[in-house]
Amino acid sequence: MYFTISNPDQTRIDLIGVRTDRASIKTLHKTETDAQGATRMSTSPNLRIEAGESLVLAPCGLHIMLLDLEIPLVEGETLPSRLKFYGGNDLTVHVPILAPDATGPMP
Ligand SMILES: [Cu+2]
Repeated sequence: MYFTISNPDQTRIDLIGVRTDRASIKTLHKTETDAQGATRMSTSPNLRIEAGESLVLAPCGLHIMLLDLEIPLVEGETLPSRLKFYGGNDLTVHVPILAPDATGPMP
């Protein structure tokens, strides 16, 4: 799952989890390429957005990984997802479901 989170506040915020009823496992992932050129993903306990900054989740970088899908994702639908932030300010977003080879949201 990819998106951009902007933090217009004076204090940093931490994304600590994501909830969706479609998949039983959701993890915050970071894709890294090592000196040998091998790419792998590591799990991150939270994603921090500093005050006034934006955090971009994009291919080859940060992303939210859905594992163990209970209901298949259908292109063109949206996936309601609850973003959980440290401190309790949760946010529901409706993430468009794109084809696996899509490069970004449809215009
Ligand atoms: Cu991943």
